[in-house]
Amino acid sequence: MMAQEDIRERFHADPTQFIRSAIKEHVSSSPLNRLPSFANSPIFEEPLVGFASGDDPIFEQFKSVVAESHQMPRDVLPITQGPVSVVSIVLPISRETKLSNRLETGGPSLRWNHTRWQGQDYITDLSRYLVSLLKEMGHQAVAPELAESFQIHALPELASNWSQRHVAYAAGLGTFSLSDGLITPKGIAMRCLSIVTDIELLATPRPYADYQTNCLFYRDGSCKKCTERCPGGAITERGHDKERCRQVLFEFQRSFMEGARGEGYIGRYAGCGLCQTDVPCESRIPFAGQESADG
Ligand code: B12
Repeated sequence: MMAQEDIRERFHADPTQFIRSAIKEHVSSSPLNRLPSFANSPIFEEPLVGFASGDDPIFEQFKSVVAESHQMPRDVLPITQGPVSVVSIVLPISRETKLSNRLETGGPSLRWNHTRWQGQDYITDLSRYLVSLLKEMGHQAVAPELAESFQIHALPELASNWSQRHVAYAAGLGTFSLSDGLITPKGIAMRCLSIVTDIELLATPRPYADYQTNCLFYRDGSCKKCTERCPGGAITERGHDKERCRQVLFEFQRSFMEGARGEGYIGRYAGCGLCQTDVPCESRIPFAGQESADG
């Protein structure tokens, strides 16, 4: 065990590196990042971590791109003086879970379903851990999705007032796809979270020309594999129909929850994610001409 003083020293020497290491360590060692029904195998693999300045003008843009109600980092952490930074974390879904979902055509594998719900519980745990760690270092920190101000609204379209994917885009972690999923260097089959803090952190560069460059369809009109994978026709060349996607998740796939596929499905809905597996962007940024998830 490292003494509290050593931990503080490491934090002060390089807060950006300290936070990155703390996240990686938690993901690799937490007993909650495990699937009890699948021999306790990991839910998520090694994370990607990115940072953005809370004063980056990109957050203003999210008010028009997402919704007027989308919060600014300084709304989430209302301080008047000093820096505000955003930490974004991408948690890639394990290879075994992706392989199991590749085989599916009507709805998610049992393993993907457990990843949806137990993975979200782990995200909550990791968010709380980071907030308390940064507070122990003498700073303020908030997990926006756990804050009272967090909302998901249905009109004018389904959106939240803190979109994790837009935040990850701001922190250099990926760009949007035809299916709306975020394609990161570790692929689209992932879940993500973020923290806002008053620590000055080194912003991660955004290594992309625009917000859609990682998607083969937007790059050269090819691929479109996600349109074939969607079991409900919610993805077409015109993009992702959220209302249709919501119906697939909450209505068409209800039979999974009612035992039609066998026992063991958990949560409020099955989870789907077919558009994120068996597609060239599943586990990487796809290269031109790539036809399958493995190359
Ligand atoms: C509401 C919601 C839904 C809704 C609506 C989805 C949506 N596209 O918005 C429904 C119920 C349909 C849904 C479904 C699913 N969801 Co959902 N959902 C959310 C939630 C709670 C909020 C999303 C939000 O605020 N969207 C805002 C809108 C505006 O985003 P958008 O339409 O995708 O954005 C487009 C525009 O902004 C556009 N754009 C236009 N101009 C510009 C300019 C710039 C500069 C930029 C950056 C972008 C941009 O780019 C985007 C793509 O077209 C988030 C959690 C969170 N707090 O973020 C999870 C989240 C998005 N869901 C997630 C997942 C995994 C799913 C499902 C696969 C089901 C599942 N749980 O297994 C499906 C498939 C989703 C899909 N293909 O998008 C993950 C996504 C991970 C990923 N790999 O991308 C999230 C982030 C949850 C998490 N913690 O990881 N979801």
